Amino acid sequence: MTADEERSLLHQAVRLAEQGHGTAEPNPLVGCIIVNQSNDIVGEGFHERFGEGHAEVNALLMAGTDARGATAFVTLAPCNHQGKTPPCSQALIDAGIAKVVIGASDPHEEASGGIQKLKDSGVEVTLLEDELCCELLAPFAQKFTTGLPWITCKWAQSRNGSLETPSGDSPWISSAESQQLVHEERGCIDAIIVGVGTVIEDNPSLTVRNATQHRTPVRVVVDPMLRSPQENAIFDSQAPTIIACKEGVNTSAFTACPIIQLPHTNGVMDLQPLCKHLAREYDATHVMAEGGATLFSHIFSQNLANELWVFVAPSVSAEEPIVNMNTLVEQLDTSLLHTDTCGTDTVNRYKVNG
Ligand code: AOF
Ligand code: ZN
Repeated sequence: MTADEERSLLHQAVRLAEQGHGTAEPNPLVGCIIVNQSNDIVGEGFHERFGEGHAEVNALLMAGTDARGATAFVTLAPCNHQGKTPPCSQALIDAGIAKVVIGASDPHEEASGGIQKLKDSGVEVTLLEDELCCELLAPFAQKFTTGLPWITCKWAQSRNGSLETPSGDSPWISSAESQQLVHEERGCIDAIIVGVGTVIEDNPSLTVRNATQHRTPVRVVVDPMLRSPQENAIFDSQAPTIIACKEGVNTSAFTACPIIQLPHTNGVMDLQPLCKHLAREYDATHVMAEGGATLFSHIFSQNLANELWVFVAPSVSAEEPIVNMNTLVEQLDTSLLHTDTCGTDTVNRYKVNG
């Protein structure tokens, strides 16, 4: 098998792994493909649900005795520890796997050591540190090494960079299909953050609607002076909510939800402690910030954004936007990961280089 063919099988395992998004976290997303000596795929598996079988074990289950002498392509180094499940390194050895091609190493020390274990048992091991496998692992790895969840900034804008909804007709900028996609993603993540301006102007619910709900994201309001109207939808009982305000603000009249008080620098709230709080208290791996422009600009300037998910509607707003999102994005160091269409919108996903 050529190096290109090996990489392509690893990428196929990445696509398998992505199916675990929403159910596998806070564990990493992991995929595994087993190929016999005639290069036929005999086993496929991914880590489907937290606490249940790892990718390798699921793929070995499918391969059965065909695993003997075969090669396993796995996006993450096989674990070597007894966690909620037994070590994958031993399972691969017991099944008679001859070679393992690994896409990324595991930052989790307790789980690592699988590579050495495999080698010691005579299994050939190749570690590629492949870009797509590392990207797949990035949210888990970041949280594990820094205590910060993975933050995706998501917004819908007109072609000329405005977040303002066109007056008169629909209150939405993006298409119904795009909104559906956002709800699907909300059902897979741990927290949604918005700024106080969005709470006052749009009165959003930020719940998961008409979508598969794997988890219920906690709703988070960034509201430095506690200006949010307490009767607004975000404080209803449909999902948990917390509000973050500046240290020193009088909180006695605010009873709508738990409050967290944050330090501030030159009048701007430090959002890093809030993000760490979400990882620690809610075990949050994936957080989505949904606006508005002020919140985004603070997330960007505090280097907390990991990804941008931008829905560009075909409309062009008549007025020059107060905050031009196109300009904000240009000021960041980003790489375009992919562009799709959804309904009438163009959807761009960027990685923020940090
Ligand atoms: C693998 N394959 O598919 C995954 C791995 O508590 P456990 O037993 O589920 O172990 C969780 C740890 O195992 C997790 O922190 C990470 O280091 C590794 N995840 N390893 O070999 C997998 N999901
Ligand atoms: Zn494992």
